[in-house]
Amino acid sequence: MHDSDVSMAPMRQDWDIFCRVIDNFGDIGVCWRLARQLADEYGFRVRLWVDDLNCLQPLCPQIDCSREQQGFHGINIHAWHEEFPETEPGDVVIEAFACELPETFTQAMASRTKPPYWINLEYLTAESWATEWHGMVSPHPTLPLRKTFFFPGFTDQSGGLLREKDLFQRRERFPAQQQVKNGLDISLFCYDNAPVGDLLDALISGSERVRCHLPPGKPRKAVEKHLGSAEAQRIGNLEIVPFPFLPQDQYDELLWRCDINFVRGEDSFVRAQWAGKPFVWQIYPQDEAAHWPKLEAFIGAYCTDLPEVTAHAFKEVQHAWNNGHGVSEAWQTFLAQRLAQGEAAKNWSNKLKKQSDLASRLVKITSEPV
Ligand code: TRH
Repeated sequence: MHDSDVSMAPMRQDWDIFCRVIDNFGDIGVCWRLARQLADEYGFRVRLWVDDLNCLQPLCPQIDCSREQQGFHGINIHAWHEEFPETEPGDVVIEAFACELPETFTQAMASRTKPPYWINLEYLTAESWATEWHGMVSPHPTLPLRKTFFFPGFTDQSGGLLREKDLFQRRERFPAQQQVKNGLDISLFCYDNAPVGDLLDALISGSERVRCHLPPGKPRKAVEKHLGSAEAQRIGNLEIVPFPFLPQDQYDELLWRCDINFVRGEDSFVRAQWAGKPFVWQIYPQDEAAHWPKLEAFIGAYCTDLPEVTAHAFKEVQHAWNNGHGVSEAWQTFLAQRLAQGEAAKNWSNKLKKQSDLASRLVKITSEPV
C-alpha cells in the first residue's frame, strides 16, 4: 500500500483518541504524535482524551493542565476523568494500548446509526506474531460493535511506523548536519536501571571527547547516582550537557544533531531510527524478561542485511545496555565502527521510509467497511 491509496479512501472527519498514561512519556508521546499528524495532514477534527495532562505538558508546553478542554493546533484536548460526560463519538475511535474506553462512551458508540470504526492501537514490536494479529477483529460480547487490533511494525504487513510527511525534508534541511565539530555528541535517554555508570566510566577514560546530552528525569537521576551530580561538568573526556525536556519536534532535532543516540521505550526508539544515526535502545523492561524476545526480534530485523561484523557489534551493544553486562567493551567496539554503524542506520531508515506510514495505514483501514 502507498500513501496515494489514501486519496481513494472516503475521508472520515471526527476521530477520538483515548490515552491512559501508564508511566513515563511513551503512551502520550505516541498519541500526541498521531493526533498531530491526523489533524495536520488529513484535516481531521481530533479529540484527544488524556487521563494525565501533566504528562502531556512537557511534550507540549503550551497546554494548561488546569483546563478540562482546550484546543491546540486543530486538536481538542480533553482531561479524561472517571466520570465521563455525555459525548457523541466520532467516526473513528482509537483506544490506545488497550486503555479501556468509558462504558457510557462505548454505549454511545453502539447507539450510532453507523458505529464508529474502533481501533485498539497496540505497542510496537518486530515479533512475527504481531503481524499475524494485525488487523484482527474482535466483536463486542454484547453490543453491535467490533474492535480491530492494529499493530505497528516494521513491515508492509504490519501497521507501520509513525512518520510525518515532511519528516525527511525537515531532517535534510536541518543545518547542524553540516557542522564541523570537535569530538562526539551523544544523547542519553534511558531508564534509571540502565548501566549508566559503566557507560560514563568508558566515556571518561575514552580516547575521544564526548558531549553527553542529558534530559531530565530518570537519565539525570542515573547520572547523578554515579557522578554525584548531573549538572553541566567535564570529567576526563566526558562532558555532561543537561537539557530541559524538549517538545517532540525539538527532540528530533537533538537526535539529528547527535552522532549516537541512546533511546528507550517506543516513540524515541522510532525517532532514533528516523534520525538515521547509530542508536542504542533500552527496551521497556517487563516482568520475567518478557521484553527480551521483542528486543531480539528487532535486532534480527535490523541486522538482516548487515555485514557480520557490523551486525555483531550492534547486537552486542544492545544486549549489554539491556542486561547490564559488558557495556564498556561493547560500547568501545560499537564506537570504533561508527562509520559502518552510521551507514547501517541510514540504510535502515531509508528502507523503512519506502513503506507507507502508520497514520496512512490507519486511515486506509478505517475507510474500509467495518
Ligand atoms: O517514556 P518512555 O519510556 O515511554 C514508554 C512508557 O514507559 C510506556 O508505558 C511503555 O509502554 C512504552 O514506553 C513502551 O519512552 P518513549 O516511548 O520513547 O517516550 C518518550 C517520549 O518523549 C517520546 O515521544 C519522545 C519524547 N521526548 C521529547 O519529546 N522530548 C524530550 O526531551 C525527550 C527526552 C523525549
